Amino acid sequence: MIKGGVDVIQLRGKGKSMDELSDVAAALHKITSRCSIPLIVNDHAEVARKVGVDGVHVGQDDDSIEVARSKAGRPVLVGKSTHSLEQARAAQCEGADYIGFGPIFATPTKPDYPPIGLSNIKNVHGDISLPIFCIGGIKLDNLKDVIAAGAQRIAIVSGLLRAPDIIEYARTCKRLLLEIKHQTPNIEHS
Ligand code: 3NM
Repeated sequence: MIKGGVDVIQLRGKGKSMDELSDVAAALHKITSRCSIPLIVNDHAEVARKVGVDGVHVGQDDDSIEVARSKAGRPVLVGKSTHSLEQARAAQCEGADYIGFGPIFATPTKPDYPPIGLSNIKNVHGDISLPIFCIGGIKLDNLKDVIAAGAQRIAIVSGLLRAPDIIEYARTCKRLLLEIKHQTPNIEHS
């Protein structure tokens, strides 16, 4: 993924014990830190106390931003998953450093969440001044639509993990995002 140009990596270890997650985080962090790529751990802020990861990510039903920061015990990025404009505004008020916004499309990676579609992507970028990562069912096939709907940053799980050539898949996604960047000055894309 890093060779393909991914800007940030999140470790999701649903069902893993804290020790297992910490071990994987430590091994990954050796690689990501060498390449200056931020590593974010999903759900378990305690991992950030043991391993020098760059951030933690919480969902709507997880720890609050404040609790996640205190569990980490040192300054880290804290991101939050949001599934509506209201939740996005609330996450900004709560002090998130960035938000996820989705699922844009239905996705087996998060099957219990109804897709929110493309229509609010422009609105959320109008309302929220934080970095916004559109997520959920995003693949190369629909990435142009997501970008056309206003997305500046995207997160992909299964599209990348199932790609026959992860480097090439990441590279192509990045190229599409950067093409838009060049047409829109002063906006960073990930
Ligand atoms: N969070 P894929 S959607 C982990 O909407 C996750 O908060 C979501 O996986 C959210 O790229 C999602 O395979 C799944 O669809 C993303």
